Amino acid sequence: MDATVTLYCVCQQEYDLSRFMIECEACKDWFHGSCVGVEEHQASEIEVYHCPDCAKIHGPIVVKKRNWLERLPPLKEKKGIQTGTGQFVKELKGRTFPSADQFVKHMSGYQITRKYLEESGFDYPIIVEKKEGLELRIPPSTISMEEIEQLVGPLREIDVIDVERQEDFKLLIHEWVEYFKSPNRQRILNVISLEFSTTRLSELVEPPSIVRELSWVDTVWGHEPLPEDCPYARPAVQKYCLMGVKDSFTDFHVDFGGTSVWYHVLRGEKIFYLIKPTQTNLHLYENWVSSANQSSLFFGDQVDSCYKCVLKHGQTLLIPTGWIHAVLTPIDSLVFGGNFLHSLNIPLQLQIYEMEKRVNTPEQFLFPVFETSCWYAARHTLELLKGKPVHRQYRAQMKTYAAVAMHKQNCAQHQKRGQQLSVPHGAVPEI
Ligand SMILES: O=C(O)CCC(=O)C(=O)O
Ligand SMILES: [Fe+2]
Ligand SMILES: [Zn+2]
Ligand SMILES: [Zn+2]
Repeated sequence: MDATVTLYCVCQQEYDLSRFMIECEACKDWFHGSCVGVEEHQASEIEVYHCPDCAKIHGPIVVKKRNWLERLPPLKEKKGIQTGTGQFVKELKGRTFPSADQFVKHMSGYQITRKYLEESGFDYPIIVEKKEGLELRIPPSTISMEEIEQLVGPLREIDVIDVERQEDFKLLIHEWVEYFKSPNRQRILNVISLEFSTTRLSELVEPPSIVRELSWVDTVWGHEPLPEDCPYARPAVQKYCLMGVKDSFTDFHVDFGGTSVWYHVLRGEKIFYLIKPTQTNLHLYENWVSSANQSSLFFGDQVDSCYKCVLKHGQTLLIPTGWIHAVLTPIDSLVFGGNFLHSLNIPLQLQIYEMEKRVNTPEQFLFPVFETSCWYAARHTLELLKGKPVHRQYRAQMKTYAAVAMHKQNCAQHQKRGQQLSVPHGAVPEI
């Protein structure tokens, strides 16, 4: 190679006019935005840029101050105890609930196999004490907030929940980490929707193998890239980093699309308030979600039984389809988790999706391309069943897929007649 050619960036490549680059103020080298996690539109947020190596010596990137804290709406006094406020959390901590230990299964990672779940059902939450046998990959528990910031990219914009107002707003992760580390925080903020599968943090995290084995995104979507003009993308919902400060509270909800959840507490502790997804409870939940006084009515009081489940650091929780839950964070916590659709509870998954549509859940809170995922699952099952005798254990699934397939035909006929589709959400992949 010609020794006089100048090489740039951590990747040591020649200059390429077409790629956005940023200069490090310390070493004066230039870096590709894509190599150091800075997108072109984010550059205007940077006061001083330091490359990954120089950041270790000269300190992290300096982001322009935005005074976001002063701009947050002030907390207003409202009638009744509002969910998420200091008074609410204090009362919640003082209350007693029946223990979820009466139904939560405690298992080792080795015991949770696909065969086990197919035979015994995946209807109750499972707690795994130690990660051995789960084949779960997570960062070391000593990982610092700054390291997470670097791995995600300091300028990544994230949704942050203002717990006392139960409203969300956007922050750069750099600002979030600054807040998290500040000794006197003025507000209670919680991050639960940072999906990081396209960042460098993703390399350090792999969901438990049972999740990968069951998850439709892994099993039925296939791994070949989608065509460029494809109107939808593979749902990215498998890898979330949850960072919550002491006294954060997430109100009762069902995870989108009736997805099941894996949830590993790396640091801190979480308290789950769990409600079984019986038809009665789901009906009550739908009424509560649609009611005007949701923020002053504790949903746990509307049902027969709401169970308390404490999740300590090092433990992993698996929550099946449809479970209604709220979460209190009693101490600063760091959690890795993710969501997945699977074939063990299809009717309930579909029921939750239908409910979400009835209560007009905004698009951003729905499972991305839920219906398309169902088509992929249907196609996958048809392929599996081709030429095989229909075993009894598959009959329920077959019925569901038959319904799904009929729906597809309906859509196709409507389309032919130039009519609007009855359910226009979600494209149908070639089957
Ligand atoms: O940890 C939290 O505050 C909420 C976790 C949860 O249930 C969720 O993100 O869906
Ligand atoms: Fe949840
Ligand atoms: Zn580069
Ligand atoms: Zn540098």
